[in-house]
Amino acid sequence: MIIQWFPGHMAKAKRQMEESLKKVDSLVYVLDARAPYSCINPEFSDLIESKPVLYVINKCDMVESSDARAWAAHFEKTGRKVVLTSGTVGRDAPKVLSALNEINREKIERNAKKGIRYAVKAMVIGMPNTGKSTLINALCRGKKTVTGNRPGVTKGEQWVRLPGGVSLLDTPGTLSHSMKSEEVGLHLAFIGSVRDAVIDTTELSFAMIEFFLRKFPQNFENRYGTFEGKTGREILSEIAKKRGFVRKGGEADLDKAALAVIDDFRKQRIGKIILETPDEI
Ligand SMILES: Nc1nc2c(ncn2[C@@H]2O[C@H](COP(=O)(O)OP(=O)(O)OP(=O)(O)O)[C@@H](O)[C@H]2O)c(=O)[nH]1
Ligand SMILES: [Mg+2]
Repeated sequence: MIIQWFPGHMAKAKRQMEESLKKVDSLVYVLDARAPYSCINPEFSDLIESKPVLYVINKCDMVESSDARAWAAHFEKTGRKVVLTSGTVGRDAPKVLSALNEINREKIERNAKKGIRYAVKAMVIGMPNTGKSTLINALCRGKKTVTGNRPGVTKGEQWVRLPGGVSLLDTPGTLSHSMKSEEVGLHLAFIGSVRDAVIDTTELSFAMIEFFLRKFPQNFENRYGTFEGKTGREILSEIAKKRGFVRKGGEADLDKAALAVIDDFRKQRIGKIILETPDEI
């Protein structure tokens, strides 16, 4: 299943981000802990080579902490500064701020010698729905940006000044024109970075079921039961019947069951599922 979604507002956002790069001294790159590799956008590589970057692995509450730490270690090995956060929990805010000051330390110290108190200006970038706006709200301890559990909530750039003087630029989440691989496209769709309305969610649920059976069979069995030797379609059909998703005439409503399976994953009802680990890339 090939995932492809690049609406007009994303193309515009990308051009704007390139322009805004001149106004910031660093970048905060927000990645979803369930799929950090897929969240690295190859089209951002020029952007992130030009300024100090802080990788924020967000939504850590959705994965096992050992899995999140493994990703942090992986990125640290490549020389990146990494912070693990749960954006919905404000207590991670000080960690992000001190890491942001650390990657800008040279500039801050240079200014301090001249008696100037330098306040960092950073652009917050990342795939759609990774929690950029939520993180900014946690940092400013308010509701300055609009957030929502679907991709494409932030439509334009917005500056937010934090109490200590640091300024953050919220940006719209942007995908790449073409995914790094079919698997990357799927993982981004699983985590809700691609609008469900533009993809075949029933097909997506087959891919999800196939993934769970391959990688997390026990979690899958605990939630749905055993399906020895059955195809994805047959399994979804049984799940539909078990849950009472049946059309007139007794036919299983696969579309409804598909949405239920996708929702189960996104709400951790199947467990803390990580989609990719550093040793697989
Ligand atoms: N469980 C959990 N949910 C989170 C976390 N951070 C953000 N969310 C939720 O993820 C959803 C998306 O958050 P946003 O902050 O709107 O994401 P965004 O990256 O700004 O999205 P776009 O503006 O669409 O690119 C919201 O429902 C948030 O409540 C987190 O650390 N853990
Ligand atoms: Mg946003």
